[in-house]
Amino acid sequence: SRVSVIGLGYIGLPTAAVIASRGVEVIGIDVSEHAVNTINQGKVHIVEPDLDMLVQAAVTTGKLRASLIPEPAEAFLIAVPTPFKEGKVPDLSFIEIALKTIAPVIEKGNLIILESTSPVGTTDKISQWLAELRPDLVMPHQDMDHADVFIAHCPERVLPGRVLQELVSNDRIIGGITDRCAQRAIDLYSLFVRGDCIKTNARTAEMAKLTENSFRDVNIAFANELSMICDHLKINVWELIKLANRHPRVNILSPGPGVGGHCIAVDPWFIVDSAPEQAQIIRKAREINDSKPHYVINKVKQAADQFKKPVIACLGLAFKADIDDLRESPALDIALHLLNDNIGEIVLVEPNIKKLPKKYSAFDNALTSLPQALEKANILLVLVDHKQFKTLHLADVASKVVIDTRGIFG
Ligand code: SAJ
Repeated sequence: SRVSVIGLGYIGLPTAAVIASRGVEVIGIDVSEHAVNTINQGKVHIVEPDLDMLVQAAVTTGKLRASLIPEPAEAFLIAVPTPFKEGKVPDLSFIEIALKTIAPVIEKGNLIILESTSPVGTTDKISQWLAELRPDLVMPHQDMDHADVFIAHCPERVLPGRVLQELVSNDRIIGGITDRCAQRAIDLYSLFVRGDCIKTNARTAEMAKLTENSFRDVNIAFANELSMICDHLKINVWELIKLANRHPRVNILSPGPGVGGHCIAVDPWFIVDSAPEQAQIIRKAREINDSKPHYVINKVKQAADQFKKPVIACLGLAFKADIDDLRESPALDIALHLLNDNIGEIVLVEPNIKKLPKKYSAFDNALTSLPQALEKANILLVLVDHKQFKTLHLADVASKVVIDTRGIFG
């Protein structure tokens, strides 16, 4: 049997490599020539622990191959981005393009799985789009019992940095357009998932994934709101949360400079978009988390006013601790804002990267080491709780104004 994975990014490539490591022939399809060539050389174009070894092994044994052109397979797994456009509408164009790409090679009996996080109703849309692209095939929404192809949604749930463990150990929600669709998908996932594969319908599976990330967003918003209330009331929010969490049924998350990454700051909008009147807390949580970077910037400005020559050290630029990922990072956002605002000298410390991405290369000379930043700065702004920063003690920075958005000083 042969599996085709469409989209060889943070989800698709690890998934393709794990399936190939189980002895199944996998063909990865991507629109990027660079990605395809890199993978075919047994190398990786993304950073994720142990992925390089796994891909190299899968390519060397001939089980994994990448291509720009689709080929027939028994199962097609779609793992492409589903961004949220500026005007606040979900952008399904990558899914549509993926489907158009594979439509000509789809055969009777094939299974199509959507892994991309998607608004409710997208899996049904796939069935409808495919009916238009391939009128010769019966789709599951047209005839439950006599469909020619099977379509299901199995949302990815892996945490960046732990992808290879979580791909295998996490439980999976498997939502079929019909029961038979779900069953076919379960058979495929059982090849490599050690967690439970739980059957449901496609709409519930779509909503479950959005719910998981919205749950986290709402809880982080609660923590962020608390941090602002505590500033106002002159209470240490970190001590407060530790104390409240001693209650057996309270488990408050950590405040921060805002919420970053490509999922938690996006997915709740899919719910708001599809039920704008009902989704009130979810929308408000997004607004609170999105407003947190501005709140931090204002705090820094107030601190800078106390100095003739403010020198601000920004500790951390990544979107969370111990990774090098700068995309949608509130820390980077805040640092760039301060650099552009001319409120003093800004130095940046990011132990996980050597150079800023090209579009920010003008600020490359602001990058420095932690000891140098500590020597220079009179304002210390902690934006990420990287392990390198956690060894700092308040005594080391006693002479400075400290704005600690991550609570590394407790
Ligand atoms: N954050 C806080 N306080 C916290 C926890 C997180 O401010 O207490 C911030 C982080 O610093 C970061 C953002 O939230 O900026 C998101 O980080 P994260 O670690 O919560 O999540 P992601 O985006 O790396 O991965 C999430 C995961 N979802 C859940 O935990 C419910 C992952 O399982 C999903 O697969 C992933 O989104 C995804 O792809 O949807």
